[in-house]
Amino acid sequence: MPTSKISAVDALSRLEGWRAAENRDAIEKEFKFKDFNAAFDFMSRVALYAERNDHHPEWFNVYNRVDVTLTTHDAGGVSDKDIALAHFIEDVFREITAIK
Ligand code: H2B
Repeated sequence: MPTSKISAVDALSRLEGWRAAENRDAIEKEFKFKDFNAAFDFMSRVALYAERNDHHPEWFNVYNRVDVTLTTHDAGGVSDKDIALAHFIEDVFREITAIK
């Protein structure tokens, strides 16, 4: 069954600190870490989730910063898969920043 698109506004109402991307149907948030090692730890854990669930983030990393954009390419917009991934990302972020 194809994943259905939901409204970005609806998606954002269920998340903290995420915003709508400016020129496309996607949500985004920037994450900052102690150093590159922590940022890469975050990306590694999210990568395992992405492979397990066949749903992948778009992201950009420089040193301790990871900018994450979520959208469902198959649906042409934001879907419940992005909400689930965003919640997982928040959990991982909390864990990693709490350790330090
Ligand atoms: N990730 C995201 N973010 N959106 C998709 O539509 C998507 C994906 N589709 N990961 C998956 C992979 C698809 O390309 C494969 C073939 O299942």
